[in-house]
Amino acid sequence: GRGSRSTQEPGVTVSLWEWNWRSVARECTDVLGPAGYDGVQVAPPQNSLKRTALGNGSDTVLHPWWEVYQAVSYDLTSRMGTEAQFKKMVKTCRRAGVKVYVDAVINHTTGQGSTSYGGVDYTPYRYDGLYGPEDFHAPSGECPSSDGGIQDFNAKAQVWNCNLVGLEDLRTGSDDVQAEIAGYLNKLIRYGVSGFRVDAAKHMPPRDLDAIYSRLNRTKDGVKPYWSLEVLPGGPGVLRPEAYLRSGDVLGVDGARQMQQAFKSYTADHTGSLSSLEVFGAAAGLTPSGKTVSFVTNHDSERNDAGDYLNYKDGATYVLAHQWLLADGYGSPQVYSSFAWVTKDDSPPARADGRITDAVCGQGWTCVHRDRGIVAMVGWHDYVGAAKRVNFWTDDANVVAFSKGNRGWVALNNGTAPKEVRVQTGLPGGRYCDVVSGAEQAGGCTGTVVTVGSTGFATVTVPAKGVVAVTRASRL
Ligand code: LM2
Ligand code: CA
Repeated sequence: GRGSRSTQEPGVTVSLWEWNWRSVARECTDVLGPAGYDGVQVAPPQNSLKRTALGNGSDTVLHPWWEVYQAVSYDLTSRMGTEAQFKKMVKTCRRAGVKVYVDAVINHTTGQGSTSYGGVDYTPYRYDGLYGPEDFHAPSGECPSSDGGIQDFNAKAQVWNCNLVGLEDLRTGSDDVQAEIAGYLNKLIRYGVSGFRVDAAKHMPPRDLDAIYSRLNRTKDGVKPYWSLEVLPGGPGVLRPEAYLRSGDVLGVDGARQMQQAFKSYTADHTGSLSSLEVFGAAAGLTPSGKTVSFVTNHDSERNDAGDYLNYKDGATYVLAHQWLLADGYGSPQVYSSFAWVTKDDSPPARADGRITDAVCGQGWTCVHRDRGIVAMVGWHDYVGAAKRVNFWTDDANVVAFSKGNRGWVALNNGTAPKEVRVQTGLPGGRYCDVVSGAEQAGGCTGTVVTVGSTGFATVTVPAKGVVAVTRASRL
């Protein structure tokens, strides 16, 4: 929410992952701003690998989505558009009241190929006018593994200094490299960017991240940029997300995992157990709410081989999980919205040359962030603000209901049948308009009306895989 938070916190954001710049700009004006999204996170905008031929074996996609994670230079010609289009997008989004956060690939450069979207050619460890072998750990003899790659993901010298899946690992501790990276990020800040998702942050020591951050300028809003670190869970002490909390916020991967476990349990009928999320956030072993970007899934987890995370293919359950996260309010919630895919490597809709085409909802793009029920909960989240969760009620299966202080009340049903509940709403007696099924119109309500008695109790039917949500402001 814009209201109570400091400008450094992102509020509710949406990841329009691999949307091209033209489409992000249009979406900021037409949808994100009006819907109350505080920010948008975009895919890595730096010049990247552009493959010219298929590899061998199972390699069938010439321009997989992951080309953009192989940096070639810090020019902003990418699969998503030109530097001019990027600049214009940031300006347009800011004008619509939507801040822009950039996925920053700074731990490494590329690991294959020789040509790029920006037209810059390179050979291993040589990027003309940018980096040479002396700027990388492996050729400098600073990676202790036998082949220059990370073999042991629990050994910090390898995790920090060796090549992650063959990607050439930058000497982020060096002054020269830090200057190049900060130059890139400061250019983005100059264009109006508000902060960064730091890709592969686990593969850089906190001290390197701190040194780079200290070189960053203030944003157009006069504050230091938001800095969220991708530190995957697991591993020993220094490699855990908790070890990076002093250097920035972290991505809430474990929370996404817990949501999948609750919404879609491992039982044969996959009915889930939403009531299990009564304990969530720090009390459930997650990183502190004020230091975490929370989400249902992201571009990596949605492709998880083991199916450990929800994705758009979960349909109504996926939408409901987003609504639950917005209702609960743990972390800074980020809605994930990208393209439909069949195989893991699939490209987003693109021209034959790899350049991504305009996003059209329903035609390869899921547009889950436009879902009415999610947009309603973005507004609900904004309205209830930081009020405490109280009056928690559950049927111990798939229905939960709670209030946020005395600002609002919500009920969610992950079951496959509607459920009538009688619960304490924490609200003054009166008639309230459900913001999910309808809206107030000329003093009336186009959706479900929730009647709260003088003692605060209400009897409400919560739709299957659905939500009923009211606020003090939706009182009729
Ligand atoms: C990340 N965070 O730490 C990103 O969230 C993740 O999506 C990136 O991996 C990774 N780190 C590097 O930025 C993706 C993708 C990989 C892909 C890399 C680089 O998951 O499969 O690796 O991007 O494009 C690909 C090939 C891999 C090959 C590598 C280098 O899949 O087999 O390794 O390129 O050529 C030999
Ligand atoms: Ca590294």
